[in-house]
Amino acid sequence: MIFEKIHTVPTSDELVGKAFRRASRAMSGKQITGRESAMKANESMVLTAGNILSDNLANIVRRFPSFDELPGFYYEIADILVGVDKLRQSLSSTDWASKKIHELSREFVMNIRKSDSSMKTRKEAFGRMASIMSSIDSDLRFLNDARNQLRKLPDVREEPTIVVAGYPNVGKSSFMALITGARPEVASYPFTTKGVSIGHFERNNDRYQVMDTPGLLDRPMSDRNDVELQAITALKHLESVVLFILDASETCGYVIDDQKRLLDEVRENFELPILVVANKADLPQFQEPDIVDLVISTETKQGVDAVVDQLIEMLAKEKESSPSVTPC
Ligand SMILES: Nc1nc2c(ncn2[C@@H]2O[C@H](COP(=O)(O)OP(=O)(O)OP(=O)(O)O)[C@@H](O)[C@H]2O)c(=O)[nH]1
Ligand SMILES: [Mg+2]
Repeated sequence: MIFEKIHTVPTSDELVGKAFRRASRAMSGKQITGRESAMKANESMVLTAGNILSDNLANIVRRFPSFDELPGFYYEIADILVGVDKLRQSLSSTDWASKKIHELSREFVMNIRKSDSSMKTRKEAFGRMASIMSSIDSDLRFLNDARNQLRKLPDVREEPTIVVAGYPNVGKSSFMALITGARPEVASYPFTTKGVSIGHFERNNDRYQVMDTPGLLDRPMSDRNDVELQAITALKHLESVVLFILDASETCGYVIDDQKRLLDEVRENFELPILVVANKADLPQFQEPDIVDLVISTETKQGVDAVVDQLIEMLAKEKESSPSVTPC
C-alpha cells in the first residue's frame, strides 16, 4: 500500500537528542591536546550533528509519496483525513529545515576555523540547529499523526472495481464470498467503524476488485455527515460500478420500499453505473420488484454468473468512456 513505507516521524527533541549524542560520542575517547585538535573535534561535531539532522529530515520528506502522483482515490481520502495542503506545507518546512541545517553546519565549520574559541562557536552552531528544529516541531508532530492515519487505509488497487451496496443482511457478504472465493481482506476505513472488505477475482486474465463498505452504503444518505459523503464520493475516482442488492424476500428486516429509497439515494450521490439485483430468489417470500435488472440467490447460486458477466461488461464500457481515471 502506498502509505505503508512511511516510517514513524520523530519529534524535534528526539532528533536533536540523537544528533547531539552521536556528535559527542564520535568525539569521546579522542585526545584533545591544544588548539588545533580542539578545532578539529568541534568541526567534526558540528558536521556530524548537521549531517544527522539534515539526512533524517530529508528521509522523512522522501518517504512520503508525492501528492501530485497519488491516485485520485487516495488523494481525496488523504485530503479528507488530514488535508493535503497542510501535508504539503509541513513537508516543505521539513525540507527547508534539512537544507538550512546542512548549510549552517558548513558555515559554522568555517567560523570555527576563524574563531578564538572553537567550543563556543560549536555550541552556537548547536543552538542554531536546535532552534531550527524547534521551529518545525509542530510540522513533525503533524506529519507523524498523518502517517499514523494514512497507513491504516485499506489497500485499494487501481483495478476495475465493483462496489457492493444495499441494506444490512441483504446478502452483500454472501455475494462477495461467492465471487471472490477466499475470505476478503477486512481493513479499517476511517469513516466507518465497520471497516471495508476488499476481495479480488480474475476473469479472462483481467483482475477485478470487489468492495463492500458496510456502514457507508447500507443506510439512508440523509443520516450521513459531510465527511461520510465525501468518503463515498472518493470512490468515483476508481473505475467502478455499483452492484445494488435488494432483498426481495424482505427477510433482512427492511421492506422493499425502504430498500428502493436507499437505491434512489445511491443513484443521486453516485455518478456511477448501477446494476440492481434482487437476492434470495430461493425463498418463498421472494417477490420480484419491478425495478430489478437480474434475479439471484447466493444460496443456490442462481443468476450469480449472469450478474458477474453483466458487471464486467459495464466495467468495460466505463473504461471506454473514461480512459484515464486517476486525475483528481
Ligand atoms: N435464503 C437465502 N439466504 C441468503 C441469501 N443470501 C444471503 N442470505 C442470508 O442472509 C443473511 C445475511 O447475508 P450477508 O451476506 O451476511 O448479508 P450482508 O448484506 O453482507 O449483511 P451486512 O454485512 O450485515 O450488511 C445470512 O444469514 C445469509 O445466509 C440467499 O440468496 N438466500
Ligand atoms: Mg456483510
